[in-house]
Amino acid sequence: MPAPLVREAPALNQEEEKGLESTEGRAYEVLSESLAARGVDGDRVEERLRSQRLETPSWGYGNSGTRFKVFSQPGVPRDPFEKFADAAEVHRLTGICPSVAIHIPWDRVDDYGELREHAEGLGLSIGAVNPNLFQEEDYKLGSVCNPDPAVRRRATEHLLECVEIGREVGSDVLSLWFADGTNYAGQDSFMERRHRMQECLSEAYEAMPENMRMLLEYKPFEPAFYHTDLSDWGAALTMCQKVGERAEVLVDLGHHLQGTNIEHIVALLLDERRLGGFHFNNRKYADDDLVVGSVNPFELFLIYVELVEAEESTRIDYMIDQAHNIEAKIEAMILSVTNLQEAYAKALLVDRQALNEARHSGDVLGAHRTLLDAYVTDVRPLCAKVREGMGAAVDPIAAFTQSGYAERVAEERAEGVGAGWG
Ligand code: RM4
Ligand code: MN
Ligand code: MN
Repeated sequence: MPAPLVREAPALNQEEEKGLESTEGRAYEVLSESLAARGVDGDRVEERLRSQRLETPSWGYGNSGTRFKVFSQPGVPRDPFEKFADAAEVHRLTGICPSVAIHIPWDRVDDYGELREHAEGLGLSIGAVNPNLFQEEDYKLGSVCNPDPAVRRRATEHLLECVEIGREVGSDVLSLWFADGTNYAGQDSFMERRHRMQECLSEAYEAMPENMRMLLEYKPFEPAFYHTDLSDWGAALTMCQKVGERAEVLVDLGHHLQGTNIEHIVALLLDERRLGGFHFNNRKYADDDLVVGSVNPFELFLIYVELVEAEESTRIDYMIDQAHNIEAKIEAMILSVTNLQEAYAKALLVDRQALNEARHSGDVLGAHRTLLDAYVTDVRPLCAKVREGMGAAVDPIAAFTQSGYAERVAEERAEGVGAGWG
């Protein structure tokens, strides 16, 4: 019988484990030395990495799918409380995900004070509150843009309810995405719809406490197929400018047409001081909501290159917005976080002075290669070291697998139905 091609790795003895540890330590030493030789301030980079924060979405832990099928997974949270428990696991292993976005009504509970206490007990806080204005019969022709004033009233009431929920849970972000749009040319007036939206948003804005910000997310199509009321950054930005200073644009990486230069949009919004936040995910075709960095890691790096300089003087909420349809949900979230950490680390390594010099002397490829030097650096030992220093895991996915958490919750949550969209 031929020998199997893949053998199971033998268990390591203590000596070998120590060897492994020092291998990781050595990788970090080698990287630190080469970065120092390149003139990188390693302490500063590590400090910035320690201050990185990423918000995970409650809905990323629940069941989700396509219009064809929702495949449920064992151990999926059955309610918002269990979603927070999973999010706490992600934070424990990565050290940089202390807040969780909620979606109303998917995360509706009787007592938001209780949800807040539960979150805080797990070392978490409640982040952006996302109203849901796309799953009611009434919203067939839109929510805040609907031609029927009674439907617009209902939509506005929901926005106001979410402002109140935000107050109760201690959140200062109202994050809005509207499915509003039309399917056929001539179906409704573009301009009237825009004015209707402005009126509803202004009412919600006025109700917000002073520390709350409104984030407006655009998307080119889907579920509407002819036009979407907030289809791009320009539509979102001009709406924000009308509504008020604390209304800012949210960039969801999946919400662009093929070939769009997202890093350019990011720079433009930063320059206008209206970049409020991100929904990280990745796409190949449409709004795929795949693991961020899984399709186009270079694009993610380039986005961070724009952010690195600006973020010190402006508040940007970094959130993940993904739907894990077939992949293990907690692992998918952890991988998303480490991908974001690595993209950020690489962007922090860009030699800004060399870049400036190359730009000003017209050295086109010199400038480009300065970016590549940072991009091709293997920053994994650096990220591992930073995580370890924060009390998180050197290798979060391996630590998660070894923890037995997935098996434990699969057993505990065997009774009942996993929470999902809708
Ligand atoms: C939308 C948009 C929103 C998200 C919903 C679930 O496409 O990305 O941000 O809340 O999906
Ligand atoms: Mn989104
Ligand atoms: Mn989306």
